[in-house]
Amino acid sequence: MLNLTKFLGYVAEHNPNEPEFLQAVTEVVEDLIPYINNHHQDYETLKILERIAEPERVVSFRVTWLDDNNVIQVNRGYRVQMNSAIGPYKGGLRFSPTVNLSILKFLAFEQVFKNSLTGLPIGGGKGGSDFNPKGKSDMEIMRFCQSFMTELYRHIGAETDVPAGDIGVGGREIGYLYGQYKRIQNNFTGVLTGKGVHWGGSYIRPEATGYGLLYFVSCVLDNNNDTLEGKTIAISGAGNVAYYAAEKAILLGAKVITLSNSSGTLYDEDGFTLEKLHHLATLGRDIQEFTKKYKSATFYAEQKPWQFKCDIALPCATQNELDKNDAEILVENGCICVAEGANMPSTAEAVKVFHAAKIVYAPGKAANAGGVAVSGLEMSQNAIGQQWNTQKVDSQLKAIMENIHRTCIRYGKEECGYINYLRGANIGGFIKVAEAMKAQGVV
Ligand code: NDP
Ligand code: 2IT
Repeated sequence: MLNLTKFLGYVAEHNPNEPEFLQAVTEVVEDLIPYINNHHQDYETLKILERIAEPERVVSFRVTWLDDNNVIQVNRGYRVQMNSAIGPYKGGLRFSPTVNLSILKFLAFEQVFKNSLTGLPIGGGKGGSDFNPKGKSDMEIMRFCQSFMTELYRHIGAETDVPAGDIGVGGREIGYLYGQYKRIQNNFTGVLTGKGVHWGGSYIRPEATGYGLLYFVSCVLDNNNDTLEGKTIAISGAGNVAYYAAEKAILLGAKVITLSNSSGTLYDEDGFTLEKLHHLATLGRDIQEFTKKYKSATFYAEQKPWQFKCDIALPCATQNELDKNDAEILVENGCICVAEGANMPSTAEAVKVFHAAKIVYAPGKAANAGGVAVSGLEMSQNAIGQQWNTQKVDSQLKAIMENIHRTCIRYGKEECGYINYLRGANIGGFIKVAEAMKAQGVV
């Protein structure tokens, strides 16, 4: 019989100084170990858990580039190729000074389960660099991306490993990375997703994570005979995921009262409209400027959105941005659902608060899977040399999110009727990967 404490001790010992990775593994194996002990005791002998918690390959490399003053800059690049049991490695690239191996291993680990949940044939990976894109000129970003790809290209490929965007990596960066890959390899393949729609990209990919999050929340509410109409929603972040989550929430009749970034929180008591969102998008990181045009809004410097009364909370910024105290305030204020647009935004203690209060907690690996799902659809379109229209991609995205929701219910419904979405997502995402690993032998 597998023992949780013993297994976590083993992981901690083998991955010292990697708190985020340990946090992600703990959150998954707390559900998997009882499940395996009850249903799949052969996985213990096959060492499925030990293997799934060990990246198949990690590459780390030097990235040197010249800034606008012709000063040499040195950064570190990474690609964590976590698991390829069900398909090529797939997952984003993050450019942020906070990037380190612990963060990328936690993200790659989560990605394995998330990608499996989409039902598409994609394995899990993640990469990035400690490069800080803030304040860099467009040409500095380009030179950095070119240098980064000049090493990364050896390790990726349309059928090997397909990176995409994440924090600090959007359409512009994917463009520069793709241009350099194509120049080196002299071929036009689907080696990256999130490309522009006129050069191999998929419609709806930029919107997919945020839209998918709201489709998932719609499923959650529908399961309780409820809808988004009139619900008050607090969102954190003001980047790709937060923006399109807000847009879809507004389109579905909800009232979005907050957006935020690392400088603070913008609270609009009247709720954001599409027009207000478009204006916000023109302000870049200076979101406090919004209050100059819209008097219904107040900017709270250095504060998070979770103090504001809401029905639904959508953390869409970064890991561990919502702690125990925030969770308690949300519950006290009557919040009925927390659905994660970001990866692991809730601390382990916060998740315990949600579960104890029996409110809905939808983990990122289920709720934000829409982004990678449409990346998977972009790979399919590239493979067959076609481009599907917006409606076709959007309806497939919706169907995938509905399917993930059904999987969560199937494996996460407790006897009392409460749905433990975390358990549902962990077990539902694990089974396919574990069976594939078993079938493929000791590799
Ligand atoms: P972006 O770079 O577009 O935006 C990130 C946003 O989060 C910015 O508003 C940023 O503010 C804010 N943020 C970042 N770090 C912090 C912090 N420490 N404290 C407060 N705010 C912070 O990234 P994305 O929107 O793409 O990614 C957001 C989250 O969603 C990440 O967890 C990512 O892993 C996850 N995700 C992304 C997917 C995608 O398709 N892009 C898919 C699935 C998940 P500032 O500018 O001030 O730093
Ligand atoms: O965390 C994520 O799922 C992403 N950043 C998207 C990955 C992808 O390959 O589209």
